[in-house]
Amino acid sequence: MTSAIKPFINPIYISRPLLPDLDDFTEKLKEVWNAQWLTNNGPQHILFEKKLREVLKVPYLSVFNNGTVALIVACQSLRLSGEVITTPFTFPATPHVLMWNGIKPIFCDIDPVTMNIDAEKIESMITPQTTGILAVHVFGTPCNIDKIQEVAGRYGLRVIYDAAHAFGVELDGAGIGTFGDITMFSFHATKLFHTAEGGALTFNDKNLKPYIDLLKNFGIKNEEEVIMPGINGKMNELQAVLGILVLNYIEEEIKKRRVILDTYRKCLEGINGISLITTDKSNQKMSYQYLVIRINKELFGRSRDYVYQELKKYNVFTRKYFYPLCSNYSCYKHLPSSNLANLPIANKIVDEVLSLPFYGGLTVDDVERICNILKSFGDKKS
Ligand code: T4K
Repeated sequence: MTSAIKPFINPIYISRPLLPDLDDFTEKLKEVWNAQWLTNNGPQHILFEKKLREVLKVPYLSVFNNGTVALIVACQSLRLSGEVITTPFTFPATPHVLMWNGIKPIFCDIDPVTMNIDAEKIESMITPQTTGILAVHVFGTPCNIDKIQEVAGRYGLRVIYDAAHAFGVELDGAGIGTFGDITMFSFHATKLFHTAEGGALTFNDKNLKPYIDLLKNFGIKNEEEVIMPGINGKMNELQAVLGILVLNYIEEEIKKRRVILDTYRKCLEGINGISLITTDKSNQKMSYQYLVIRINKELFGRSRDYVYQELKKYNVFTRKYFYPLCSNYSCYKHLPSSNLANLPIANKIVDEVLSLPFYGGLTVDDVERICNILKSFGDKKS
């Protein structure tokens, strides 16, 4: 540890949840108390879905108790089976939902720049058993949607996007949730927008709405009929109330995160071996959800793991998302597609990425300090 830079007194995490004013929350809870309606498509749930459709710019949407269950239901609703092509560079939920549907995940390598599934390689992974593609907009960067759609169209495959990190992302003015057959959003507490736990599916096919709503409520059609083996994916009224209030804070939070992003950009610029991953292109509205750097050990002089460990001594708790690669988990490493030779880019990148603290509560001073600490590791090499 460099004596010149003092550790933070309180721990600095990668994320802190956006919390609405507690009085506003309790005030709004009175509506729930008065209605004595806590879950099962209550008035807050209905209002929340309406508001979200507008914010996400999607025609149809169904909210869930979390993103993982939403993704399980998405696979069910499209009747995916056999094999589905996906990315190994993601949170465990992505391949796990395939297993929960009795589907074999087929891992495809990733693009070295976007870190999303390499759309150019998808075709080579297709077999007679392939029924779909489950792609992730990793860290909110949109996938190569045109290419994925083109391949899927040619082979009659369904496309699901895991947009857990992509709340509010737009491409040429269109909500990111309007692409593919179904898109999943996560509203976990660590996300820019959250309902403590929660998620949503969005889609363009209006026939999917009643079907997905049935699947998330045990398949209950009415008091006389249960017409399919559904699950309990319902969001409750307390989550919906929280979501309705948190929506009011998003714009302000994004403004703050823009300043933080600019500060990181300025402070990290010119450090040999450290590059900032951002997706601000003129035709895209970005997610401001994660702040990710790549560390080139040869150029920087220190490895990502060194930086991750050393930062802890300064009370800075970063995350190595998404290490380990899903294809290296004990439950997936036996799959032929998990072979290192099939995933050279993903296996390289996973040792270089680091998610840094990124939330509105950070000050410019905090960010400058974090960057100075980082810089000092490189200075000390040899
Ligand atoms: N697909 C993808 C690509 C995903 O990234 C995710 C979830 C999903 C699907 C599934 O969606 P959900 O079913 O979760 O809706 C966190 C989240 O739990 C997870 O939602 C998220 N991705 C993943 C990337 O991050 P952990 O295990 O890394 O979180 P945790 O508890 O270590 O929190 C990270 C930091 O955030 C902590 O060090 C401190 C801070 N924190 C956390 C919580 C929970 C707070 O300040 N307050 C809090 O309440 O998974």
